[in-house]
Amino acid sequence: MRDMSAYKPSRRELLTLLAASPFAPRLLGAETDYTAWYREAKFGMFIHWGPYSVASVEASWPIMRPSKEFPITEEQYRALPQQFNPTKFDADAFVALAKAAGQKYMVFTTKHHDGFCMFDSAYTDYKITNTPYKKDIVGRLAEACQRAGMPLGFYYSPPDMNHAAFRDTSKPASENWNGEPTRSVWPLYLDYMELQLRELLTRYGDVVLIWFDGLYNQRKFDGERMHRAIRALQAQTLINNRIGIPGDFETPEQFLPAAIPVKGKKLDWENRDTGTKANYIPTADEFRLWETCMTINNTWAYNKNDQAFKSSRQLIHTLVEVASRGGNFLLNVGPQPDGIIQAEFQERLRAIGKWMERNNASIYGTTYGPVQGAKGFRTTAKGRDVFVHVFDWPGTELNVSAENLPKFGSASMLEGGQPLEFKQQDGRMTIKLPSEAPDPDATVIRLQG
Ligand code: H79
Repeated sequence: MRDMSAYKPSRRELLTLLAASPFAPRLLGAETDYTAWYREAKFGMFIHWGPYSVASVEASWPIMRPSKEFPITEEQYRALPQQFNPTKFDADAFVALAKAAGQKYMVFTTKHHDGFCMFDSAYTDYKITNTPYKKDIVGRLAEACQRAGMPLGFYYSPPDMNHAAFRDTSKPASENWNGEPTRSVWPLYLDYMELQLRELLTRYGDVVLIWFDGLYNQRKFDGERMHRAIRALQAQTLINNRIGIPGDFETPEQFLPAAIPVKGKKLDWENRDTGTKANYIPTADEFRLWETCMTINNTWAYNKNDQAFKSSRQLIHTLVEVASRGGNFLLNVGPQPDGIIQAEFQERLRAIGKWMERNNASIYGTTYGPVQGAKGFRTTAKGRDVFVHVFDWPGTELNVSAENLPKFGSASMLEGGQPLEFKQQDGRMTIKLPSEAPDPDATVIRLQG
């Protein structure tokens, strides 16, 4: 690991570094919204990786909620780091894969609920540098992201099954996995959290976001204190909504909000409703930033027994659907214990990337579209342009309700630019189309103002 603390860049180097940073606009004074890069990014890679990958079991939950699905004892689970040796891990390959998929940021599990640290924390022995692999994986990934100009964020679990101040570790985790904040040692756990956040925010360069996964009763983690600690070190770091205070964005997990999210409504496993009418179009000020995280199969961790892969077409549609409601799509991979990302994930990510190469203008930098809840297509918007993503090809004519639409000057295929005839009258827009879908995954039509 490079020692970042001893490094003092010259002014020229600083400007060069700044230009490569997602924070550049803000730091250079041209842009005041520190969420701007994130709003534009739209698509990210989530990575769940730890010694749990050795056993093809879900991350942490097998000891918190033992189940027949993942038959492993807590003792066996806790011994997994002794076998964790991902000799084929290549951080640059992870970043290259994300780029090939069209993903604009990455979020890595620095510590999951099990408490195992994928970085060389000074405050625990339960960490990557004490495995046969020995190397700081968070450090390797941070360096690769810096080389490639890829924004990197850190997932950090407040719940920590390994820490004796979080819970009485002489009991099985299944009995007290939600933590024991009434014990006198609890403040020591909050100190530990803050110290680790400081490590993460001072050693690894720019941290574009912190993704807390606070589970239940999140107020016990003193979110205000953790926010202060983060902001004092990196003022531009975004913080999600899972540490008891709203933070910068909502995080629907494995689902899409049915309508465009608005401020003041927390979305989580139990509360999936946005509180608005279906198809409601909020003002820019009402809109609440959000990100759906999702697995490609049904497991966050690597699981050789889980073959229920979503198709690339399905994933492209989900990306479009998320973008059509103004959100970001954080799509997860669980790397294998040898350090390779499995072929099934790579195939799908590269297929999404191929579609993005042709159509990314309808995704990056867009926001929610003016037509919501339509049958067979989804819209996004950028400036005066509207993009219509057709999922179910209608034949030679597409009908769009034009209630919320301005008068357009032209319509064309986004890919190839072929002009399309259209009519706008009586609250309807009709666009003439070829009889067959040019793109079997989703064809994009660009309407220009
Ligand atoms: O890190 C991933 C998950 O481990 C974590 N968040 C994502 C990003 C997560 N925490 N809680 N949940 C997901 C949802 C909780 C699901 C549960 Fe269950 C239902 C917990 C107990 C019942 C799933 C099914 C886990 C155990 C059984």
